[in-house]
Amino acid sequence: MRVLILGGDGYLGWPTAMRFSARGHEVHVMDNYLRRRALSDVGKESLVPIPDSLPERAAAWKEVTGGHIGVTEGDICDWPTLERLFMTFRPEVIVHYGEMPSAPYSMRDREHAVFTQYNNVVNTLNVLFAMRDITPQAHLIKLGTMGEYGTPNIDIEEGFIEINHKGRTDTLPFPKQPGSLYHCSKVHDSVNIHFACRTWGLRATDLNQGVVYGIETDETALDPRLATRFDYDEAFGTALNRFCVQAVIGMPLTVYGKGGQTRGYLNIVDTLQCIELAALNPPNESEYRVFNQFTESFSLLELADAVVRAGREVGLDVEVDHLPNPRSEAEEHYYNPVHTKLLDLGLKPHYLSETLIESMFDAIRRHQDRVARDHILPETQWKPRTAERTTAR
Ligand code: NAD
Ligand code: USQ
Repeated sequence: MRVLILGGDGYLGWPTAMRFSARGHEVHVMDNYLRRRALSDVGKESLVPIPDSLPERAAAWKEVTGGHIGVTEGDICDWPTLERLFMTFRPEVIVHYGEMPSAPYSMRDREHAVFTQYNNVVNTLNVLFAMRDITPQAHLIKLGTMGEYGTPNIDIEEGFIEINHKGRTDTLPFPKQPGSLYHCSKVHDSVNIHFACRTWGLRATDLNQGVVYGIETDETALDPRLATRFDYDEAFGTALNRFCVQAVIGMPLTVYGKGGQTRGYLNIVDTLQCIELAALNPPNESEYRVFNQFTESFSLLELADAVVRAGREVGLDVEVDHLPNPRSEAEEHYYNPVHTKLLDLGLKPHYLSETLIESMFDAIRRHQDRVARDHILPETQWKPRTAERTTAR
């Protein structure tokens, strides 16, 4: 298959590109280094060192495995660049990771919120038009998020729910209650993708993914130059990855609020499995399908406890702090999302284990001297403080 990976320089995009190339597919990646810039502009960098550019990563991949990964350094919002790439590469599968992925970044201020929604919504619209006009038979695999649904007090279905209303029944998109302006951008994308399937006959898989953890895949382990990025700051670091870094450097784990916030989680190796399963089992023409992509649910306290226990095994004395919650979110709630469709396709989950956490500790220890402690505590508040609001008026 000809597989185009949008956002191919990212935490998930680069390992996915290597996986498809290792399986013998023709792979092309596109990225504008937004993630690198968002961090370097404020003096941050990936904990695990990575080569300076995609051409260098692709060259390392070629040297280590002989595989070829094509590269476009460009912005998906830039239509002429995207159009040219679709015309020349003519993808059969498009794996679309290429968005701004951070909830705190999107909540920083008006500029960050507008940028997030412009970047994410416009670039996905560009992809849909490129598919409509150039590769209408291609399969879009789009990374959405479990956070599109929020935390309703009923079971979350996989994309659609059958509703019986005043004696009539229909199957409709599951209600969405996103928890940040980033999560809202994913909801907007979902609406546009569904529209494009209904109206133009495109085929798409919208993957509502949970929080990903882990550093290593079969391919990243082949050579240090093939590593994926790993972040631990308040904006781009995610819960378990951050907790593991905090444990290694002797900082208390930063649980926001009561810690009953429950989310779906998955190992990065299962992200790759899910994408591959989706690609090998495409939807029909006009079909818009949604998979809830995670393997286990944990509350933050359960996650913190797992890190404390794994730390004890390797002699780390890990403490847990409850910080005032910078976000607006339910801290105790019902959470039971359905997630059977990927299992039905053959997903074999790698569940969270102490061994896995210990292996993350080892990987983090190798680069411990690169950790900037002042980049860890949360600064972005979901609600503006009263004093700031008064001054702003
Ligand atoms: P990431 O930031 O590492 O990867 C996204 C990549 O897209 C970056 O390299 C960035 O530079 C690139 N990009 C963004 N906008 C672009 C544009 N306009 N043009 C070209 N390139 C652009 O993030 P990630 O953690 O790898 O996440 C990948 C996708 O999966 C995102 O869409 C994210 O929302 C989604 N997701 C991630 C997680 C997670 O826990 N990591 C969970 C659920 C969903
Ligand atoms: N949290 C803490 N302490 C921390 C960091 C986070 O208590 O130090 C809490 C948050 O308040 C939240 C939960 O942990 O309740 C998850 O936060 P997160 O930062 O790990 O994840 P989130 O902001 O939800 O975003 C991440 C990815 C995003 C993806 C999403 C999947 O950055 O791209 O869409 O996970 S989901 O959570 O299912 O929406």
